[in-house]
Amino acid sequence: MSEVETPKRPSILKSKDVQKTAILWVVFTAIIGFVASTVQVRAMGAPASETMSTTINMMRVFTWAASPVAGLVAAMAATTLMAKRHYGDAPPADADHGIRNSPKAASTWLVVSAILCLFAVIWGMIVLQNDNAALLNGKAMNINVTGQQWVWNFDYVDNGTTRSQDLYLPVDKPVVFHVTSKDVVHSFWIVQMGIKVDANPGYVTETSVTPNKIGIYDLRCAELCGLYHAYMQKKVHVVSQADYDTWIQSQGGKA
Ligand SMILES: [Cu+2]
Repeated sequence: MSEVETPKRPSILKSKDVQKTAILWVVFTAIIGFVASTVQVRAMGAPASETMSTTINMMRVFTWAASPVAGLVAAMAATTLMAKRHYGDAPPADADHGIRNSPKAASTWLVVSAILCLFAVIWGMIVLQNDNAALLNGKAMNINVTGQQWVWNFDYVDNGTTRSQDLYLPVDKPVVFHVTSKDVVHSFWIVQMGIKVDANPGYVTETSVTPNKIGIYDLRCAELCGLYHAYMQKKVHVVSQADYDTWIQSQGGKA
């Protein structure tokens, strides 16, 4: 009895579909990486704090690290959708390239995704550590922030009992926000400073930042909080220390 010889498979790299997928992978990675790392960063405007500069940098790095993954999925989808789908009784010679049973493919993916996750966790923790440094800064000024449907109130607790619905901040001075809510969950977000924290009823959350550029920035509520949620926004005025003192006195506070 003679043994049945199994025909030798052609190399997977010689498959037309694999080659097409590889080219599309490179193209899609470039497009996805560029669009995703540029559009959202531009939409938020120029950074007004070190926190935001670091955040933008992190978004760029994370996006470029993730885009080959998204690019591969898109390339495989495109190749599949463009392929001839019905071969009847005569499947092509390279049709048996399934990799679902390949230990090599499984272990490669396990290692690659583990490295990507570790990289994201470690980088993220380092950035977070630096971002919250002002929370421990004894010289930081304190502002109590209260969200309610659909306004923000600011209590300048270091300057007497001044309460205002306008947010004024002196430039280059660390500030700690003690954030809470009177009714539902809101989210305190100063877009160009890269800080955002939930405002919960009955609980105080904290976030901090050092604004480093004089100008007018956007404050938004980032948690769907009811009918006028979209209008729960304000301008943040970052001014010189002298202008801040003048403003706080005009509000009845002491400089
Ligand atoms: Cu809100």
